[in-house]
Amino acid sequence: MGSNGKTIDVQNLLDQFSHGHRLSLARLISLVENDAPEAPRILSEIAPKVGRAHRVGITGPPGAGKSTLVNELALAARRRKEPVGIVAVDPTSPFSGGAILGDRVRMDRLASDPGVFIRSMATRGSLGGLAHTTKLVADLLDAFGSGWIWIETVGVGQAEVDIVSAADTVVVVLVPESGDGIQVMKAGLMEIADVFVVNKSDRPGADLVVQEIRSLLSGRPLRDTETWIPPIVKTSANEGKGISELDAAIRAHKKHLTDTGALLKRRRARLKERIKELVEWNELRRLWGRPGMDSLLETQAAAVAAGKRSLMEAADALAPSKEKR
Ligand SMILES: Nc1nc2c(ncn2[C@@H]2O[C@H](COP(=O)(O)OP(=O)(O)OP(=O)(O)O)[C@@H](O)[C@H]2O)c(=O)[nH]1
Ligand SMILES: [Mg+2]
Repeated sequence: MGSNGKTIDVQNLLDQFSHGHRLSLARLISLVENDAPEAPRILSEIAPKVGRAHRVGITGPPGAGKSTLVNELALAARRRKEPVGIVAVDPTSPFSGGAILGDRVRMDRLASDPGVFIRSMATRGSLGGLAHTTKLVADLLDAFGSGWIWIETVGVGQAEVDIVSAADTVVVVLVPESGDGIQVMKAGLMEIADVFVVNKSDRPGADLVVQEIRSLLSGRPLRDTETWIPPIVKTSANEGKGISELDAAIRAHKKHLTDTGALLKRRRARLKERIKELVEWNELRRLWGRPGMDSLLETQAAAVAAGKRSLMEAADALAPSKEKR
């Protein structure tokens, strides 16, 4: 039974999915997104097919041109006949916003292309990270056969860092206007970026941003791929400029990861992270789902407010910090 009470023929959906029917992919994604009772079965059925796609996370400040870039990169992949999946998380403008103002014809081509699957998601994880379901949606796209999966997230401050647990290659997009912002974001960005993009380089200040990134990079702690120096690519996405260079840089990084064995290391690290996330999520859900927790929380808060006990004692009353023997 689905959450709406209707019987869902999961087997039929999975059969259609394995034959490449897009509608079944969309329905399976919805079931997983909504944490439907069928979700665990769906995920275990697709498990053997997950792990073939290359996942590219693309992050940067709101309005930097991420969607426009993804559109262009997807078109480039389609010219090579590679199937593409796109997940946009928390877009502040609709996914096609940039492209509608830009090249309407190209966007239409992408949207009507059966080799492209686009999904926008409005949800972030309740703990502030990328929703764990975002990564599951990427798993579904992967199993469906999308060779490339782009995950677009808005990154401000530290929030973009968790794209690392979702992607093989992380692309950080900056714009000439973000000159001052780099200082603020540098701790998070410098460590996670595999490829830098300075988009909107039709505007003044692009070269300054490139220089700033270069000087920050020289002092950065390297990730597991010590021999990879993140390239900095200037683009003007809405004019399609610099796209082939960016495309080449991403493909070079993919090749580098494969050739050095870093891909397997990264993926293993990511899976560990995701399993931990799930364990923690399950634990929290179990804890807060216990009967009477709400009223217990209420009385403990009142007791702390009245000065009758400390925060720690209150927390202990809800979940003992040490197992009782
Ligand atoms: N001048 C200029 N404008 C651009 C360029 N690339 C994109 N834009 C414009 O910037 C605006 C935002 O583009 P989007 O692609 O929606 O940006 P985004 O980063 O996906 O935005 P959010 O998902 O809302 O964070 C649109 O109006 C684009 O047409 C560029 O290279 N130069
Ligand atoms: Mg966008």
